[in-house]
Amino acid sequence: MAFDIQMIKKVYDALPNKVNEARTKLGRPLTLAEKILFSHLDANMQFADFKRLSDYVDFNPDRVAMQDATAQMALLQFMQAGRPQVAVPSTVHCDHLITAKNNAKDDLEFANAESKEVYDFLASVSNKYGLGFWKPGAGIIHQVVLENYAFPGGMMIGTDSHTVNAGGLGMVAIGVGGADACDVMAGLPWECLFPKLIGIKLTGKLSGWASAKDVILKVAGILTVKGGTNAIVEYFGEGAESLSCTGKGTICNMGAEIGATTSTFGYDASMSRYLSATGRAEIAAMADVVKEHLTGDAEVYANPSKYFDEVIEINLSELEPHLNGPFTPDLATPISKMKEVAAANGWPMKIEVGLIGSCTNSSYEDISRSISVVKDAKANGLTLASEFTITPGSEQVRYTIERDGFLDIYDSVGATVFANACGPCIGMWSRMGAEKQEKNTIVHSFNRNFAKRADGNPNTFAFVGSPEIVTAMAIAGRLDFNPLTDTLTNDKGEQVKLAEPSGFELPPTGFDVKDAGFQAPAEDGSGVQVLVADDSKRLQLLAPFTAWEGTDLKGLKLLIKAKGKCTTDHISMAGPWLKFRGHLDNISNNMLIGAINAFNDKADTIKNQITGEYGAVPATQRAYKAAGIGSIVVGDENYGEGSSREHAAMEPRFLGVRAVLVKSFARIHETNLKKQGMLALTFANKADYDKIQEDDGIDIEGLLAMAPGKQLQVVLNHADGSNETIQVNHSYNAQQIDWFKAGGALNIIRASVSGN
Ligand code: MIC
Ligand code: SF4
Repeated sequence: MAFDIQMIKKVYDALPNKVNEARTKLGRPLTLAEKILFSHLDANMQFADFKRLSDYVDFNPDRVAMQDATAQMALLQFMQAGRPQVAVPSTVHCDHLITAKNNAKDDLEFANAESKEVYDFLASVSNKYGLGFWKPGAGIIHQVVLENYAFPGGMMIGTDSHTVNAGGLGMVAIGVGGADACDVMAGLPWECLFPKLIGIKLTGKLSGWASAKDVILKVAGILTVKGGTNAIVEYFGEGAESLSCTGKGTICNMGAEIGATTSTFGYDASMSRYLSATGRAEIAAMADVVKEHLTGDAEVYANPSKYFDEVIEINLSELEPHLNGPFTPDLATPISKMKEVAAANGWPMKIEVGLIGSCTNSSYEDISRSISVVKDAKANGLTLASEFTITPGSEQVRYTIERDGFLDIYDSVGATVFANACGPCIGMWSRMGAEKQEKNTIVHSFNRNFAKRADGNPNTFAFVGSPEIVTAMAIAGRLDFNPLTDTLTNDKGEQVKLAEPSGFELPPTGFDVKDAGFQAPAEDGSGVQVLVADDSKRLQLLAPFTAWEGTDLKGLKLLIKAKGKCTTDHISMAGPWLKFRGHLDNISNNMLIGAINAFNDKADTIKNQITGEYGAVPATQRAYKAAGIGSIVVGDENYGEGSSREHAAMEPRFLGVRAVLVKSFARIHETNLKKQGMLALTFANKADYDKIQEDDGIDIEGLLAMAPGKQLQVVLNHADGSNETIQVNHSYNAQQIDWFKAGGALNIIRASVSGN
């Protein structure tokens, strides 16, 4: 059954006119990204040839998706907005809070008990305000969205950076913070910087060990974790059409790892097949009618450099499998070079664990290709040399692979199947011995591999690869194994080479599932009670933040000058902290504990300027807060990369940090800071980062005349009595300046509802 078919019909009915109008007004052919953006412009938005990377534009997304770890904060904010129902179809997915320890059944039971309060809260808020609720065990948000909600040409936002996965079905799907989701659910438009456009032309066809994952691993190597910032990446060419829909999903999913706003593919036969296989033939038929508007214009693809800001070409026929890592997803090494590169870098060669699954790579095709490798190994007298785990992306995939005998095959070689959830991908992995912090290597088919991410151990070297490569590596047990060329010794002492993987794009006998895990909301939720216990450790109702005091900010203390990579995992760690995602005060105890202090190269050890003593970041900031002193955080490049979690912005806001001044920001985090009423500033001259000293008192000047495009001044009052003034930039537009003045965007929505 297809959800929200009427909404999709409306989108398609209006599409041809909107696209034709945009093409006529602009007087040029359109990319797919432009077609989707222009057909979702907010009604109050004046049509224009928007300037990429400079104009802020209001859009009306068709739907919203949230996962449990971010939905709590998004919905706590929505409850404050004073609306009776969500304005667009919206869903909540319980996937992040399930710890992978023993097996799917036990782990799910444990999570249901451990997080009962949170699940009950999310279920009741969903029921009250009209959101679809996907129970724990139903699967990972992005897989469930791809299977049920994504549709070609649609626009959605989701409170998770990998919302972009739905680009695999031809959407413009964008990861945002909860405050943005709250706006759209409250019926307000969604504002976004008009992106630049990167075109990636795929030629040739994948073969052998190469897979869709290797396309994005290669792209990440080319563009790096920053290269896609504020860009929509559009894939096209005959190679794009040769990929499966779920393979396209994998590519779009990891677009988050290059910082891209989103990635997308034009509607084609693979999408039609996937829609039909997942019970949505009706949507495929509707899409067929408007299909010329669901892909870029032929002139654009014939002459891409004229229409895209950057064009990359990749020949799939020549693509080699890659392993990316450790510690960053853009460190791309072709499998043939791994032996040499790993040895040169001293990376631990023995692979302890291979993990497949996650929202990135858990399609039927992925699992069937991994299974073909396992079957071949078994037939040749080989078995797993490393531990091996599988986290299926959805109950539908899990049920189908069980029916088709794949789970029995995994079981026969001693692999562990975890619950349909994020699990190890987000540090919800109770890995035995991780606390010993031993240096070790793991390979996985997830998307991120920042330090400590999977198991909390900073010495775990994690490499990202396709499920079939991860499977082969777990059979070999060594990082310097190349399945394309190397042999392994089997149980008879013979040398055997693994056969190339093969699989099924879609289950030959169709998908099946007994209980997909969906709960529809009440028709009329007005009588539903949402309960939050006063003494809860996991949930806390939000109190509004205070408005700006109307003056320049004087005498701020430097809280921390963070050095190097400072992702949202460094700012607000996940894993054990996920349980406090609905309790701002409690989760604030993890604020910036992973960031490296530039003055002593240590994590979570900073100077308290009042006492002169070194202590933990959250405790020091709480001391400043208690003393009524504001503070400032200074950071390096691409600050806040990684996740959409707005906790990374709300925690500093809550604890009294006033500004974050960095060399550059990751997109979602910068918006999250603005939404919460913080000052997100960048050095006009990046070298000024070096002028910040440990004992600095800092003033921010120019706030009374703050205006779009106008610099502010930061005065550094050094301990020796000298001072210097540096220029800083901001990217606030007029409305965002109002958020800052009001103390946060939500204060404005709330005021508009209550009329004061
Ligand atoms: C992640 O992959 O880091 C997460 C956990 O899914 C996050 C969201 C979160 O922090 O809750 C993301 O990618 O946005
Ligand atoms: Fe979950 Fe990992 Fe996907 Fe994030 S990247 S949604 S944690 S599976």
